[in-house]
Amino acid sequence: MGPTTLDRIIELQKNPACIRNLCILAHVDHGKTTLADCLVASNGIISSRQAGKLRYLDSREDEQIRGITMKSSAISLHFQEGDEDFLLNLIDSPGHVDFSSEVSTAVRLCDGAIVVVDAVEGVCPQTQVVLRQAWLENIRPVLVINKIDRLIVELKFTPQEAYAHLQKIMEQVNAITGTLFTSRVMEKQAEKTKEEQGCETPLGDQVYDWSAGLEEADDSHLYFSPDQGNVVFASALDGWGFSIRHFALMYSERMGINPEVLLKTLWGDFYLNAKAKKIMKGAQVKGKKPLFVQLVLDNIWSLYNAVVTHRDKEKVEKVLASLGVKVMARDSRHSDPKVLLSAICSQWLPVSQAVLSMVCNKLPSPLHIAAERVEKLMSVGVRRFDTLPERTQELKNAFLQCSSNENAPVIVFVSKMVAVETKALPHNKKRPLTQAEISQCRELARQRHAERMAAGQQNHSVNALVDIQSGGLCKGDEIATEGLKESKTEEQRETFIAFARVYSGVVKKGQRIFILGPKYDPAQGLSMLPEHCSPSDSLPEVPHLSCCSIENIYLLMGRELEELEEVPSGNVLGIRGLEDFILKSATISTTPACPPFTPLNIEASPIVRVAIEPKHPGEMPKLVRGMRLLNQADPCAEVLIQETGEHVLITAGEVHLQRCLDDIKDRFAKIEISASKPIIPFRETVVRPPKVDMVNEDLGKQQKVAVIHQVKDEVSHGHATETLHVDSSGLVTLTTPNKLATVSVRAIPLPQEVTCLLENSSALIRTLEQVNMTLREGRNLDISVRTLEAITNLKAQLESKLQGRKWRNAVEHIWAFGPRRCGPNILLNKLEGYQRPSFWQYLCQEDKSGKDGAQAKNIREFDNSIVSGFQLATLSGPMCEEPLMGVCFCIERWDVQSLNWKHENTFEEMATFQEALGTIKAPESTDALEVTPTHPSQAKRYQDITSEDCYGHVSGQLIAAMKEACRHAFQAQPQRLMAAMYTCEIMTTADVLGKVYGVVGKREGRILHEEMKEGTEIFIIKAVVPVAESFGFADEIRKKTSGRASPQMVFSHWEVISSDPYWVPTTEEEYLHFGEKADSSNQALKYMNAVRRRKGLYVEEKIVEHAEKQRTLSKNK
Ligand SMILES: Nc1nc2c(ncn2[C@@H]2O[C@H](COP(=O)(O)OP(=O)(O)OP(=O)(O)O)[C@@H](O)[C@H]2O)c(=O)[nH]1
Ligand SMILES: [Mg+2]
Repeated sequence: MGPTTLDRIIELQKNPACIRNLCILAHVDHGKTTLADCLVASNGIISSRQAGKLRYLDSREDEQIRGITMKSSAISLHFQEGDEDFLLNLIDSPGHVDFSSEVSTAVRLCDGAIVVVDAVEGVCPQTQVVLRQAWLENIRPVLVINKIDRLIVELKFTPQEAYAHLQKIMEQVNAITGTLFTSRVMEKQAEKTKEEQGCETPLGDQVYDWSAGLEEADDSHLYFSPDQGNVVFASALDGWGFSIRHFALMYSERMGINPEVLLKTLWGDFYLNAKAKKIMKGAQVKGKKPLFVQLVLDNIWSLYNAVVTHRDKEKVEKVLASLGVKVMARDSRHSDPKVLLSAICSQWLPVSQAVLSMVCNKLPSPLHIAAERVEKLMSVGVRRFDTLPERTQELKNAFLQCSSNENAPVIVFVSKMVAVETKALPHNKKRPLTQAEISQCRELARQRHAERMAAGQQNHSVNALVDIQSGGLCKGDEIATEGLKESKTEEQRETFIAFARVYSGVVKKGQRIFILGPKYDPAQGLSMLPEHCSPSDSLPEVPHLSCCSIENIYLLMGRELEELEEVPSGNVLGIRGLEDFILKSATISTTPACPPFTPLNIEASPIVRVAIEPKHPGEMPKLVRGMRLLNQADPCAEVLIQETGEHVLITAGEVHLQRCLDDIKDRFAKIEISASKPIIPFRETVVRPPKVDMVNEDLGKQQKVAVIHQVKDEVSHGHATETLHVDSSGLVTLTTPNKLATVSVRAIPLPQEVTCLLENSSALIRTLEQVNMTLREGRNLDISVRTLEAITNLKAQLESKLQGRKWRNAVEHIWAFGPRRCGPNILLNKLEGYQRPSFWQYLCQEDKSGKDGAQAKNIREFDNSIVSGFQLATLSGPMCEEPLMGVCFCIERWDVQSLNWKHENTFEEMATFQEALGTIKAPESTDALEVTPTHPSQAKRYQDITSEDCYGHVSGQLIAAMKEACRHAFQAQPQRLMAAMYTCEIMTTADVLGKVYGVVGKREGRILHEEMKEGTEIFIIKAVVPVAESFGFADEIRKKTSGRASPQMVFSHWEVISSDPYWVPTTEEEYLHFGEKADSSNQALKYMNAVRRRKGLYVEEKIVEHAEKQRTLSKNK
């Protein structure tokens, strides 16, 4: 198919039924961009010779150099099938784990996805992740099994072996889909049962029928199977690909078999019985060649054998004749046989035809957006769809209709902001002329020339000179003004284009729109704004809502942008003019009833931090601006200024870090910068006292004595001793300096599974905390059944994991989680007689609504100070000021004696003068103390009372005391550091296996398991490596194995470092083993000191204690 004009695309954009919005997803290097090249070439944007080599959608220089995609980019393609025309908005996404946030931004805008799997490597970790992402966003996938040529050329499989191998891959992919599907059915079923039963049923009595729902739910269309038409086998590099429909149609003609029958039997255990001229079942049992091998693979294998392996000219001629394909002489004479192969294949089995036809037939158009998906997009956080305002709920229809009517509300979602050089924007750029324009110019020139000729030979030369001069002058001028402009608009070098999709209405250039921030609440917006208002009216200010105008809209064409006047519903587009209003993503609408879309599911957690500073201190403002731009342009990178004044950049991994640094250096700040070594995060925790010492001898009570000794030491060395008391069991009692309050705290380690559970449930805990907060304020929040279920489940899991005498009733008595109110540490209420409302009150709240007021009364005064102190203590621990993890602080005593007395006094006094007034009832709760006195003399008295007590003082001191008590309690236990760990899966061949092990070992990593991929020489190794040792790990492995193994690292968990950083040899054996200083092997101490040094904390180090010992005696003489 030839090149498509812009007008044609604009025409197609208006018909949503023929639009397909899709992205290409896969594990890294499985061939997404190469496949995209083939599709792009089908539109004549690049030549088919360049397809696969150019990687057109990898437009950044570093993408080309490294050979991996880093940013997702979109292109619009035209495809014609029969007499139907289709517009395909294709987004190529990166496969490297560091850039998985880019995948999230792509998936959100699409209705379908092409999942690419490498035929040799099969299903890899990222394949699972992208399938899950597609699933979570409710978009439909189709499968392309790519690189089949590798089975022929590299692995030298026979067609039969290849068939078995392909079957296995298909099974693997379907197994993932199966798991996802089952879990969703279960979830839905549980939700349904819950709704049916209402929430009154006590939870314990429910009986779940595990198979319920599964039988009736039809899932056959979800699985990948060649006979369903949702699988293409391809080699994008060699330019071929096919679905079995192609062969079914071909052979049905030749063999006179019904194509539908062939379609059902070409893939599977069927064989051709030549005698009976029948297709029979049971190829495997009877040892026959399956149809797929006989009719499909054999042909491809013999083509490869003739062209690539044997280079047999005669055979090639024969094949060409039988296929009816003609190739150019220069292709057949080329020294590289792959050129000939591509030339043949691109005519015989063009991959673009196979893939695009599958996409158009199997992926849904924007008109088929599922109602379920719409509801999911519209219900933010814990809110239920049916609790949204009515006008908001009505918008669901707008989504479903995908209408481009003038009065349809405009709804657009921006999934990321892309930085584009301002001078590359269409209106700033000279467009290359089209053929028609060139011929027009030529015609004009010819006319002018003819006129000149007519005007006379003499004048001609003068005219020409003037022409040239004036032309030159113009150009010079242009350059000069441009230079001026550039210096003026130094700030404006980068323009942000919003990468977006229209879900309803028509987006127009110059249109006024509302921008809805993620926290915007349509209910609030609707109540504050006049009815039927529009974004162009002057409106009162509403939180998280702003108005602005769309400056330009563009068609995204890979590296290029094409300016458009309007874009109707169902299309992907670029919008200029929103950069001051949108940071990373947002929802745009013309109606304030529109809710913000649910946030993107970003899988990668930014973990690698570096501090950045400019090489020349004067360039700080430029750096700050550059980092701000980077923050906007990258969905995952975070920038922040630490308390120390350092500018910190947080990225998802090493490759991502490098890309961000390059971006700052070369694009956003354009200055030399220096980055610190990556700042490695640690966690601090306590463990149970170890039973053996460092040389594996039984410890008995020794360790305990040593630890207590340590704390006592500290106490006697400085801290006020009067107020602090540590007993032998580790209970720390601390009194505030004003002696008004005392707290006793004990730290105990949480079981590991509990820590993991809390770590994974932080979002849920945060939600619950929010719910509790609103309950305390007396409001009630409607949360979805799913969230409620998750909370119940979390509680049940905690109960089952916290068993034993020590933890009796612990879950009920949880006071708070920390740090940041949702972390993996627990504050436990072990006070006798303090019945504060349970953390889980929402669960028992449901049927007892109206009692919240009563519950609020139970909260003791300064409860909040205790929580704040705990939050502070867990945010930075005593070892090296890193956050705590897996620690439970039990409060065993808490007195605010004198204050209680004072408080009662205050209370009484208040009561007396209120009684005297006879107007106000005695306050029921302490909250009610905010009584405004009505009489001036009363006011004075009231003031006296409040200034007399020292509320501010006590609460402040209590926070500090609680924090200190927690820290001391922490120190009274054996302390350990926890290291962040990466997991990585390394694929490698047997000959370099040893080298891979060597590198993993050197980096303090552990091999978890190793297996051999069936039928191949490839080993898959799964290992964990501490993040602290991971920098340069991937490079080292690549170098050591000459590029044959390259690991991908994903953050997995936190692990306790077994060595005690405070350990000193205490027993004779230890002295013998480690020497007196024992500083040789303490990894934890090294990490801890490095962090302390970085933070400017005191580091206790013995620097060359006995210098004379280092001298050689002989020299001394
Ligand atoms: N043998 C063979 N190699 C292929 C094929 N398709 C792609 N490749 C090669 O695989 C490598 C990776 O291809 P890309 O298209 O960049 O892979 P990708 O999936 O876009 O990679 P990321 O975007 O980094 O995740 C390149 O060296 C390609 O030449 C194929 O069909 N056969
Ligand atoms: Mg790519």
